[in-house]
Amino acid sequence: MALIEKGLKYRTHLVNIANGEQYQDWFLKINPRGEVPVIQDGENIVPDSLRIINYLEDKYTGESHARLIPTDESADIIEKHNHFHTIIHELPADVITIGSFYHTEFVRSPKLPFIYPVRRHMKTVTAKSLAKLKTLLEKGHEAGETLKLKIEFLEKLEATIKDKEAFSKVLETVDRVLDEVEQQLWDNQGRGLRHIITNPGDWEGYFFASYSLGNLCLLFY
Ligand SMILES: N[C@@H](CCC(=O)N[C@@H](CS)C(=O)NCC(=O)O)C(=O)O
Repeated sequence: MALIEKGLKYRTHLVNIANGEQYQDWFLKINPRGEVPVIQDGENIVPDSLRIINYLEDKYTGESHARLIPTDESADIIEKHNHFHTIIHELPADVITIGSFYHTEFVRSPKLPFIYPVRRHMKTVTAKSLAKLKTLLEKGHEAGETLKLKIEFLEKLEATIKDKEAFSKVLETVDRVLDEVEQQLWDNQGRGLRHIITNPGDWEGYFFASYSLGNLCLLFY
């Protein structure tokens, strides 16, 4: 999204994380945590969506590239933007998505592509990933230290996902964040603005918090 909004040319390479491609050697050399998204810009390799956004914002902002994080606006707008961007981005997308495969009682009407066979397959992916990472570690993989952290992360993730109470607490946090977003959208509508944080006086201009919100909504769809 950031690449498109900034009008940058790019080539996409899809990594099949449902089949463990992220743990193949070629990808671990790019990102030892075995996670997408990652961008490669010349010599620079940047993983992690937040780091990617900050990188693109630093390197590609100006006349021909839109600015996605406010810096010149009033302190109030900057603070509000950063607040919403942070609270939305910090919601654990992995727990929300995979947790819903385990606790179907929280799910109302799942849409494509998360139909039953996909959910069944995705449920086994975390377990398979853990086994794969442990094998790589035992074999003394060069990214060992990072893989160890990733194993710890996945073990915690799996525990949260399987624990109905922990999952329900995550959903309560999502609820609180969405209430805050809704309130802000109502306030903005009263002032004739469409997005959570909008460039003042500019009907179409909007910032990254709106993208984060769009992504979050996709998880629920
Ligand atoms: N903090 C990272 C999280 C990235 C992440 O969890 N990516 C998931 C897909 S949405 C992934 O690559 N999972 C594969 C795995 O962990 O094995 C970001 O925001 O980019």
